Amino acid sequence: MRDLLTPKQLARAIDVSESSVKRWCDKGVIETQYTAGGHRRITMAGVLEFVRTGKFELVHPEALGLPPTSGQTARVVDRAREQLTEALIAGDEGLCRQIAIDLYLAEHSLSVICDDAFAAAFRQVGERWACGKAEVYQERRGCEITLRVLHELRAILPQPAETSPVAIGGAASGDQYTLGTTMAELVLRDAKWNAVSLGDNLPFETLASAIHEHRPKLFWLSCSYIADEAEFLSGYGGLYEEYGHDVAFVVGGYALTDEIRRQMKYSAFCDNMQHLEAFAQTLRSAGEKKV
Ligand code: B12
Repeated sequence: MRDLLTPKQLARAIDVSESSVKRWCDKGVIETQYTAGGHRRITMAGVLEFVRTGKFELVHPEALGLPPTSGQTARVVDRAREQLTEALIAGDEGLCRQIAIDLYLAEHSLSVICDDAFAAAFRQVGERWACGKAEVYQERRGCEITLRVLHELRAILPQPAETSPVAIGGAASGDQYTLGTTMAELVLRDAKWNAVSLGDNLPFETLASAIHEHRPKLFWLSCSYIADEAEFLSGYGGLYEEYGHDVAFVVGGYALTDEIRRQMKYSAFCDNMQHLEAFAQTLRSAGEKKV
C-alpha cells in the first residue's frame, strides 16, 4: 500500500476535482504534509480517515493502490466473516485484504475486525481442519495472509506520538500462535499506545528482560497453547511478582481456562480485542488525568 499520495490521486479516487482536494488540504480538512518544494502529500492514514468519516465514496480505489472494488462490498461483519473464511481457505489474499479494508472504510473498529471477522473466520477454519475438510497448509497459509493484512492495517495507523504510553507483549515458550499478539499490538496502536509485539514462543526470562529494559505501562500475554501447565504458571507467576505491581498485566487467549486463570494474577483478562481496547482506553485516560 502506498505511504504518500498526491491530491491528483485522491481526486481521481473519489471523483472530485484536484483543486477541491488541494483546497481541503490547505484548510486542514485532510491531514497533509508539504514537500521541500511545497507540494502537497497525503498519508494513506489521512486518506482513509477522510473517506471513512466523509461523504465521499471510493469510486476508483485502484488510484490509491487499493483493490479495485474496495469500499463497495463487505460492510456487514457477518457476511464478511463468511466471505473471509472461504477466502482464507482458498488462499485469496486480495479478497482477504479487500474485506478488511472495506470493513475499516465502513467504520468498523479494528478490534471488531479482529474479533468478529478474522478470529471468527479462523474458528471456522479450525472446525474444517478438525473434520478433515481443510488441509493444514490451507490453515497455515491463511495465517500468513492474515499477518500481512494485519501489518497493512498497522501501516494505515498514524505513528504513535513520543508521549504515547508504551506497551509490549507476546506469546510464551511453546506457544507458536502469532495472530493474537499481532492483533493486540494493532488494537493498542489504534488506541494510541506505543505498542510493539515481541512475537511468539518467548521464554519468561527474555520477557522479563524486555519489561526491565522498556519499562512499559502495559504488558500483554497471548496464551493459545500451554504445553506444561505447572511450568507456565511458575514462569508467569515469577514475572508477575517481579513487575506486576507497576505494570498492567493483560492476558487473553484460547488456552486460559477458568482453572488456569484462577491460579494467575493479572490486571485484566480479556476475552477478545474489544475488551482489550476498552481496558487500554481507560488506563490511558486515567494516566493522562494523573499527569
Ligand atoms: C491457526 C491455528 C494454529 C496455528 C497458528 C499459526 C500462527 N501463525 O499463529 C499453529 C500451527 C501454531 C497451531 C498449532 C496447533 N494447534 Co491450532 N489452531 C489454529 C486455529 C485454526 C486458529 C487459531 C488462531 O490463531 N485464531 C486467531 C486468533 C486471533 O483468535 P483466538 O485464538 O480465538 O483469539 C481471540 C481471543 O482468544 C482473544 N485473544 C487471543 N490472544 C489474546 C491476547 C490478548 C493480550 C488479549 C487481550 C486477547 C487475546 O482475542 C482474539 C481475537 O478475538 C485454531 C482454531 C480456533 N478455534 O481458533 C486451531 C486450534 C486452537 N488448534 C488446535 C490444536 C489441537 C493445535 C495443536 C495442538 C495441533 C498439534 N497436535 O500439533 C498445535 C499446538 C502447537 C503449539 N505448540 O502451539 C485446536 C485446539 C483444541 C483444544 N481443545 O485445545 C484448535 C481449536 C483446532 C481444532 N478445532 O481442534 N494451530
